[in-house]
Amino acid sequence: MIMTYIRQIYQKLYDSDFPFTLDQITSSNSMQQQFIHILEKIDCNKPRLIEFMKDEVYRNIITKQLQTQTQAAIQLYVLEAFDLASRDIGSFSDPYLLITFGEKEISDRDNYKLDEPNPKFNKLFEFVGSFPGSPPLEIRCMDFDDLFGDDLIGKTSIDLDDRFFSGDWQALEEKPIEYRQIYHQSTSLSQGVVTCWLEIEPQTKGKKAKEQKKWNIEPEPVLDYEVRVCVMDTKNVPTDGDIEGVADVFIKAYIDDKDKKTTDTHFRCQTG
Ligand SMILES: [Ca+2]
Ligand SMILES: [Ca+2]
Repeated sequence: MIMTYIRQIYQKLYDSDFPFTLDQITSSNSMQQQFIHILEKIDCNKPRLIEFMKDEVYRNIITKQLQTQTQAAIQLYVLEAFDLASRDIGSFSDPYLLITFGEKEISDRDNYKLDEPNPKFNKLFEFVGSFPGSPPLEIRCMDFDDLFGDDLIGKTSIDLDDRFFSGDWQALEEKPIEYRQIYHQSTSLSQGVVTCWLEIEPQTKGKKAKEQKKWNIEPEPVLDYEVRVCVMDTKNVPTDGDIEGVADVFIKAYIDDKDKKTTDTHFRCQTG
């Protein structure tokens, strides 16, 4: 293959063996840089050739990964769902998440959201997987029902091997937020959308597993504030309502209608 020709060119020019094997080139980014540098030196740094070699190197990485089982920590962040189909008569669904990965199942039934077609979940689910041959990760939106048993609203299934062995996906510093349609076996129509993202962190044997970064997706806490308004003075208050040409003035202030505040009344003002 092409590596053989590169070796031969190098051999002819420098009368010595090409300093890298394909395995060495694939071992690190700096090795790849050095390799490209050598291609430049021997005038083989044609863009198409480099592209081809990169593919070759990548194929080599994948082949190696496919030959060994790699453990990886999997994080599934579920943010929210919207437009969820109703599974109740006369009200919206009461959704919660049920996540399955192989034998493992995590139910968030305790935190179902009553009558909510657009629930905010903000939940992190963690699993450990083994690649290749990982089972799919399944996200189910369920409808809580106290009396008649819970119903599936819809589900979506994520192929983890696809991502684990995708160089492009692995190279992404921040994994993209996905908008995933969920489906029910009774219809081909979407039953809503779940927004989520995934992180897969390979754990190297022998080395201490790198502490996987966790994103905080808890909603902002609701804070109580006290607003104080001081009314110091009023001017030009119309007083024609009163036969004596005076008004009994007080000020009303409110943020919402249920929580009005009034000042004490200043009786018998002439202009406010
Ligand atoms: Ca309901
Ligand atoms: Ca229900």
